[in-house]
Amino acid sequence: MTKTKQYTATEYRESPTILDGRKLVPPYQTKVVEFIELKNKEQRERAIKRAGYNTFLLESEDVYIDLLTDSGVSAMSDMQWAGMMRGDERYAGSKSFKRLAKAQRDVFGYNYMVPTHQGRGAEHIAAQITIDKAKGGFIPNNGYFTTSRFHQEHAGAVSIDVGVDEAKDTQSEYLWKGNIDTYKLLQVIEEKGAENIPFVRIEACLNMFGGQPFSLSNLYVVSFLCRENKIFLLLDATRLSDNANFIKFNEPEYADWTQAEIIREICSLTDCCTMSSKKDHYVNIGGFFAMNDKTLFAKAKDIVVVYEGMPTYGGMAGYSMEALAVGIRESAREDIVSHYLAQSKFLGDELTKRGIPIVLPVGAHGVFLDAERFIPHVPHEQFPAQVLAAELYIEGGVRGMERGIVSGQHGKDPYTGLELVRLTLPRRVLGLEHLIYVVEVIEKLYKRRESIHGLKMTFEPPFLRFFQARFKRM
Ligand code: P61
Repeated sequence: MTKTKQYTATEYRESPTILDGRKLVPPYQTKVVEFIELKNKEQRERAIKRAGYNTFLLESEDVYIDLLTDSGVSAMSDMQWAGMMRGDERYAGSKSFKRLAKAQRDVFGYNYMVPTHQGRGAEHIAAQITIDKAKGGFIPNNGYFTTSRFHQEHAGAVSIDVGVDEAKDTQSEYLWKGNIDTYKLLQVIEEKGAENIPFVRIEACLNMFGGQPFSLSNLYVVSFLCRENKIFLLLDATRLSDNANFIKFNEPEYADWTQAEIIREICSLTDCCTMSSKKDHYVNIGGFFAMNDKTLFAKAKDIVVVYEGMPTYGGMAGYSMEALAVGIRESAREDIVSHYLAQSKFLGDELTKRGIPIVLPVGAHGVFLDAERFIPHVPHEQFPAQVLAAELYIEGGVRGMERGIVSGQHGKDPYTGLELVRLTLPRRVLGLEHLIYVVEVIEKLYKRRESIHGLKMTFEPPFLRFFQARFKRM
């Protein structure tokens, strides 16, 4: 694996194309293009109204710069497309699965895996086979993710946040907001009893708090505590390559390690992982549940055949497994991941320079606007992040995602979480010109922020409401 050159601060100042030691010049060039069109302002006003002021419900042709997600929207490489031609679509024992399983072992190193259609398929299986519905139990997490929490609780357990407090402060510049607070974890183990904890979950680049990484030194302690107490440690390995890159660049002890070595080390400290490959494996669909334990593997195979498909394809086509096998290997490459993180940093720095409030430090997969600071006059009950995402779309056809009370509200508890609008960078898709346009749009919106007013919810679905909820202007 090639090592990325480490730049000194002086070199960084001398070169506008290096940001925090990471190159802003992409290690790829464009071979295929997809045309996009900016609809006029009246059309945008009508489109967001039709969508019930929910950016998830916009038609894609009405969106100009789509920053909804990095999930399933990456540009695949020529090698991934070439790999797809080798897809072995036979129902059982496919060669494509063998290549996928080998890529998993080579890059992550778990003994076994079952493919799933995407991350939540893996979460479903992991929760069903580790949580005893009658007994329930408690699952400490470094922070919640919508689908992860849903599956834990659907299987009968209670999800508990043991993340560090810094993660809840958008202005704290702490580098490791994805860390588990080991004191909180110990307290949960003591209070609830290790036998009532089906697993501890640690998520790479903590999504809901701004794409924030955990440090390797934190993981060593968490792993030790789990092993001492005989509790499974489950890694949500979605965006693991980004987390490993942050460790290489920001945790001095590991500066000489390759990103690939750090990825392997992280996996070796955990017992199993759920993966949404739609992010840093650059595929449109796919994921897996991987583990070291033979008994867990046997149980996973029993249930994958019910909900996904044969254990040798899960929810994927042979050609999808081929693209994923190549994508997994690309995720270990420092140059590709460094460029992606430099793009996020560029966008974040440009917004910060203009006084626009964002989550600090800039995390992995984009920039998160801090709606509570952007429009402090709109209270939680009027959905500040939801309305900010809608207004951003109206302002310039830019689609972001609400990550506030609509996504995070839990049962009847009063909402105390963050109000964020996620501007997610699809991987290998946009250039700096697109990002400069986005900065201009946000700056214009910031100047007219006092004209933004709250929303009222008119339709609330029973589960994961943010996907389909509808609103109207107050
Ligand atoms: C995303 F608004 N993320 O960030 P699946 N774990 C983690 C994820 O980020 C993740 C999954 C598990 C998405 C898609 C999405 O509330 C939402 O492959 C850390 O999507 O099933 C997915 O993986 C689930 C967007 C999911 C959402 C849920 O855009």
